[in-house]
Amino acid sequence: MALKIYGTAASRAARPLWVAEELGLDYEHMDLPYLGGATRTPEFLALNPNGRIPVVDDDGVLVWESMACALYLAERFKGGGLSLAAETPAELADILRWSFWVVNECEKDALTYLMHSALMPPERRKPQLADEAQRRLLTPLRVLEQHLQTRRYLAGERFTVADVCVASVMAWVQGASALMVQSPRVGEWLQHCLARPAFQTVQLMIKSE
Ligand SMILES: N[C@@H](CCC(=O)N[C@@H](CS)C(=O)NCC(=O)O)C(=O)O
Repeated sequence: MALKIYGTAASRAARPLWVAEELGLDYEHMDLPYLGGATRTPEFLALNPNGRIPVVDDDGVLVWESMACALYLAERFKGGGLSLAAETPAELADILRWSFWVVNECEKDALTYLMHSALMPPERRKPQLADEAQRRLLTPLRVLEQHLQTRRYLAGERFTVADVCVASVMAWVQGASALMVQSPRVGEWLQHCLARPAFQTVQLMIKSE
């Protein structure tokens, strides 16, 4: 198949997988784990010299970095029934700024929260680290809450790849009560995004892995 997405769904590969499912793309899922050395083989390093998933291989065009993978697929396969890509300069501005914002302002703390509140074995978790990460996230989440006061989606009047990029990080902190209490609009928007059939399909992939 011409389009391949590398990486277990239980990883940042969920981002391009979500986009591919939204767009109904014909793709092959190369279900590669990130533990155990699979991303350190010469074959995989030829796809991504950083040794990380996800990677999108579009008939020889290689994309790594999960947000770049999601943005690439949305742009590359726009124009079908559902478009997740920008249709106006204003939408493009929103898609770019929110996607970069979530990586730079939120992702690290969201991951710390997730690891130390749920993902790591209980005996290795440090609740203090989860609390501190949650506290740091209060500031950027206020900005997102404000943006969503008057709109249902991040860019334009419809679901776009910006919603995929930001919701895929916010999903990591949906259990963070202080954040969610402070950000009711973010909570509503997030639940709306996560209820989409394409996201649910990716969740089923995780369960069946
Ligand atoms: N900034 C990168 C991070 C990629 C990343 O860290 N992927 C993890 C899985 S979610 C991975 O491959 N880890 C294996 C390793 O670092 O050796 C992205 O967004 O794609």
